[in-house]
This record gives sequence, structure tokens and C-alpha cells, in this order.
Amino acid sequence: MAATLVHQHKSISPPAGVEVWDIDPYDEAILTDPIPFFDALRAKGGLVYIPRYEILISGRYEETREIFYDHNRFLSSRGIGMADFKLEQPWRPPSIVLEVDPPEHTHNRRVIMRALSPAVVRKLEQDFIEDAKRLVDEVLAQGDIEAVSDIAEAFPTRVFPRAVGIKEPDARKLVDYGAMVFNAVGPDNDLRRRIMAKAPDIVPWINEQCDRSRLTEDGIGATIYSAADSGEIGEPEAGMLIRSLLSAGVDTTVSGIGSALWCLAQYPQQFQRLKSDPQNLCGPAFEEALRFCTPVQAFFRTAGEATTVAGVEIEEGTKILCVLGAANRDPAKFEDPDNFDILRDTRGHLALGVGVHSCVGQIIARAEGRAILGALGRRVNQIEFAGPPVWRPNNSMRALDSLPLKLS
Ligand code: OVV
Repeated sequence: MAATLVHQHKSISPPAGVEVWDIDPYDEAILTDPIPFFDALRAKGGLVYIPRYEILISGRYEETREIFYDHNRFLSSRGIGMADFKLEQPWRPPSIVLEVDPPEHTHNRRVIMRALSPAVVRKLEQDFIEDAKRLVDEVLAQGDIEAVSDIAEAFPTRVFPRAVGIKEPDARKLVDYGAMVFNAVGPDNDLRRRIMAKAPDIVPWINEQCDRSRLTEDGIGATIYSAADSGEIGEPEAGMLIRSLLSAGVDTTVSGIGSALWCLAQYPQQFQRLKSDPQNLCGPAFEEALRFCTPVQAFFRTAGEATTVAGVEIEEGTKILCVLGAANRDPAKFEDPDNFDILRDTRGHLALGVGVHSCVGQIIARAEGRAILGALGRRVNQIEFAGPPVWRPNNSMRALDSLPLKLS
């Protein structure tokens, strides 16, 4: 390559009319306490220029949705992180569903969609409900718990690898791989370097689990491999789709469930409300937690052409950080957005994205969330903090590091 890339993507000057904001959105103080940053971001405009990384950033609902919805102008194939895959070698072979545009995207996504059909997930949900009941009884017997490891990590790492058909799951490696994938979305900072140092330990293990021989014959993984038998995709592509499940299916739900527990401890009246009708309110409660805490806080898109958004001229090759977490707190879209209210209308929230790339695993994620919140609502009388919650910095994920709770 002729020129060295300063920020892993094309050098971009501030477009006319946008505010230039000299801030590092990846400062650990912001990552662990993002709400004041979100408020300031939305106040500055629909698009803001960050000179430190030569990127645009959007935090208002309308612009964020417009960019995320339009896969023709705003590409995923050039990477959903700060690095432009057209100019820089990605840290792993690109995902064939996340980091790709139509028509390849459409073809590959269809295979996952079929493997995660409503009929399949309905059956899985029965197991999830049983498992959630058992797990909640276990933690209730303990009284004081560390809810990140005891519930938020324990539940998805028990049920999800089994649903995929991983014969020998390793919860730690699955969670750490998720941390790598989500930190990789950010700049080449300390956070990213620290987790990437674990790659030699984790990446080969993950890749091995994607092999057909490592999968049971009755799981989601086997259904994906059957698409290779019929010639719809190749055998290597089937392996890559398993890798996508393992990349996107663990840390996201760990974060979503952990955050939901934090919300219910923080808003005890809302937990009592959930308890009044766990069967029907477990879904809305999980949805509101997704809006309120937004596990995937931000992904990039890359402008594939010169275009405009909200009157701002955007150059081809511009990286735009779309802050879903800020959009989900936009008062222009959600009334009283900083209030956690499980009865509110959460429709349109962007926690699972929007458009062709919206979360392909959302029905299984929601089934997990409902199962665990339903079990808590039915079996637990009170959730209280047993110590201060600690957030864990990550370049794209909002997640807790520790959440001491007392369940009674
Ligand atoms: C982090 C993430 C989200 C969605 C999909 C994937 C990864 C993937 O690897 O396909």
C-alpha cells in the first residue's frame, strides 16, 4: 500500500456544517458510563466529526436509523469497525454474514434464518424455560450471588452452545472470543490489544468447534451443514456461519441478561410489576432492558459513495460510528428515555439493528431473555444490590464486569 493509514481508514476532513468534537469515544471512562456522552453527542447534531479518528459519529435516532437501514449507501463489507477492509487486512477472515453486502449477504443469511426458524426456537424455548427455572433455584439457594458469572454468563453458555450442538463447550473461551470480536470493532487501543493477546489461545479453539465433526447431528449447527449437503453453500461457508453464531450469540445475550438484572435491581417497582404477570411481562421487560442498556452500543458503516445525510455531505470511504445506545435514549423517539419502564412502547428501538443486517439471532436471544426473566419473576420476591455494580469497558459492548446481588 502506498500510504500508511493513520486510523485504519481513508483520511477524512470535517464536512461543512458539522461540529468538530475533540473527544475520544473509546475513553474507558466513557465506555463504562456512556449516558452523559450520549446526551452531549445528540445535542451537537445528527452527525459530529471526531478529529482524533477522522470519523463521523451519529447518536440521534433519525440519522442513526437512516444509516443503518440503507445497506446500499452504507456498506458492511468494508468492516463494521474502524478499519476499512478495503484498505487494511482484517484481524480474521471477514464474517460472511456480518461483514458482507447483498447479494452474498442475502444468500448466506437465508441459511441461518432457516436454522433459527420460529418452529426450531419454539422447541428450544421449552428447554430454556426448564434450564432457567433450575438455574434460578440454584442461585436462590445461595442468597448472595455475583450475577454476572452466576446468571448472565452461566445461562447463555449453558443453553446456547447446546442448541448449536457444540459437543465440548468451554464457557470461558466462548465469552472471551465474544470479547475479542466486540473489542475488535474499536480502534487499535489498549483494550483491543490486551484482548487480542489472548487470540492464540482462543481463535484456534473456536475454529475447531466450527468443524462438522465437533457438532451433534440434531443442533442448529447440523442444520447449517445440511445446506452444504444440498449445495446451497460450501462446506467452508457452513463452518464460517457456525463461527458467526459463536461470535454473535454469547456475549450479546450475556450482556443483555446482565443488564436486565441490573435494571431490575435499580428499579425495584419495575421488578414488582414484572412479578405481577411474569408470563406476559418477561418479553416486554427484556425488550426495555435492550433499549435502556443496548448490549451492542455502536457499529460502524462505511460510505460506499459520496452521499448526504441530514444535509451533511459525506465523502466516499467515510467511516460512520452509529451509536445505537445513544439513539435508544433519544427523547425525540422515546418519551422520558432515561426512565426504565417495562410497560413502555419499545417498538423501533435499535438494539437489534434494523434492515437487512438486523440481528439474525434475535428470536433465540429473546427466547433466552424471556426464559430467565420469567423464571426470576415467578420464583424471586426481591432483587437487591449486595455491592456496587462494576461495568466492564469494551469497544462496542455495554456489559457488566460484576453485579453483586441479593435474591430472596
Ligand atoms: C459481533 C458479531 C455480530 C454479528 C455477527 C458476527 C459478529 C459474525 O461473526 O458474523
